[in-house]
Amino acid sequence: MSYHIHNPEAETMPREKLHALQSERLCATVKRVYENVPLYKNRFDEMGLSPKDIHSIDDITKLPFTLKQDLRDNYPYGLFAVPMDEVVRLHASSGTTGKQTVVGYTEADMKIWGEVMARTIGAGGVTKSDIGHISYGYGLFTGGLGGGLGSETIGCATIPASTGNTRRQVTILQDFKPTFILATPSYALTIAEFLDANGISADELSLKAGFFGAEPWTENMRAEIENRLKLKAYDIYGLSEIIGPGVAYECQCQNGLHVNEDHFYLEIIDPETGLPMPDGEEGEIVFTCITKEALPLIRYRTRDVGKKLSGQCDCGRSFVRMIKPAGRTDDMLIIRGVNVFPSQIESVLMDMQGIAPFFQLVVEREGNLDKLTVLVELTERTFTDEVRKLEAMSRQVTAAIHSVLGISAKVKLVEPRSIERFEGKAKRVIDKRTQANY
Ligand code: DLL
Repeated sequence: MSYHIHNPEAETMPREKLHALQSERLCATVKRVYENVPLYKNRFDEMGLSPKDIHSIDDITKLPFTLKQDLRDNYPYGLFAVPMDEVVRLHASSGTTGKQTVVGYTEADMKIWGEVMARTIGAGGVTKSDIGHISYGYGLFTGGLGGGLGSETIGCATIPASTGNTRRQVTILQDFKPTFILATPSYALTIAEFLDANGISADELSLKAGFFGAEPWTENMRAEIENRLKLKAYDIYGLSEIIGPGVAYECQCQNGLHVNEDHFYLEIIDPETGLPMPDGEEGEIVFTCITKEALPLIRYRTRDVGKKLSGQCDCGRSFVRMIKPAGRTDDMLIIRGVNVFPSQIESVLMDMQGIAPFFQLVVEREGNLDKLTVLVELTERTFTDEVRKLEAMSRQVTAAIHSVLGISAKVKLVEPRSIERFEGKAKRVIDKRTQANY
């Protein structure tokens, strides 16, 4: 198989050359933030660290971390490294708790964003003859405009469909004949569900690839989306603070996400000690922006959990791969002492027959004990089954959750289409212990 690569010179760069480029870029960035961002100057000074102490990318561990709280404390523009008249775009991420985080881009940052998103979409075989349907929200969220920018950078006819009005989206898919789509994985399933409910076959559409991200999703969900929308589903990862979508992307091997390492340097650390994890072990994902002008964050702690994959990818890219992030450390539920990511429950549910791919988790405290209720949606077909069959199914789900995750949960089967659908990121957890929904 020949693999499509948007920018072979960058994406297959020999590792030694990449190391030299990263080193040069890190040194320049460190100097710039020291001179232009008071937070970094103060932190370096407190640590007795000078930009001159950074000679190569291997010195990165000498640098201080940046936390989400630092962005909040310096809201809105306090960490920008350029004057506002050089900023051409602002975005913001709402987050699940606390104040929103504002991020900015210079003209050069926008070019980089277009480039890394073109690599991302290009990695799924997209070329300028393709037509792109962008179903991420356009607005302060980075998904829509970032996705559109990548599609236009390749030279594709780009449809800024944004989110919502699924009927209209499907008409566009039928009539404008886009060949690829960008959406959250949960919205992709909402589209698939609309097709089924309206007797429209995915064969009537022209989609050959989809680029799904902005939330964790499992291999089972990938299979479901690929079968129902009749396309290849690629995972794309990013976060506003670093650039938006375009930080890491899957290639046609669909085996881990390549990090755009010439722009974003990846580290995996132990969240407790802050020390680097041994290669191949899971920990907190940390990124350093080594080319950004407006908001070059140093060692930004994403709170996402991930690990690096070792070995060369068959596609020929030299960029390191990371596994699909399972979730954020702050999305992780601790149920009676057991760590549970909502994506692990999704994985269990998607393995079972007769269950729709929509679920919700409700966590409560009864006395001193955490209680987890899993609302599981039935499909039209199973919903009409007799009570005895449903009871058996409920027992089966409870047993599967127990055997995979080691926790007992109460399973509640609910009617088809009764769990809320989301156009953007899905909210799967209602935590009544903290009143948080995410
Ligand atoms: O979600 C940027 C984005 C847009 C990525 C469209 C991909 C596609 P934020 O709103 O700042 O930015 O949220 C970033 O979303 O830290 C992860 O926790 C989560 N996330 C993003 N992509 C993935 C993914 C955008 N592929 C936060 N798998 C990140 C798992 C993801 N989690």
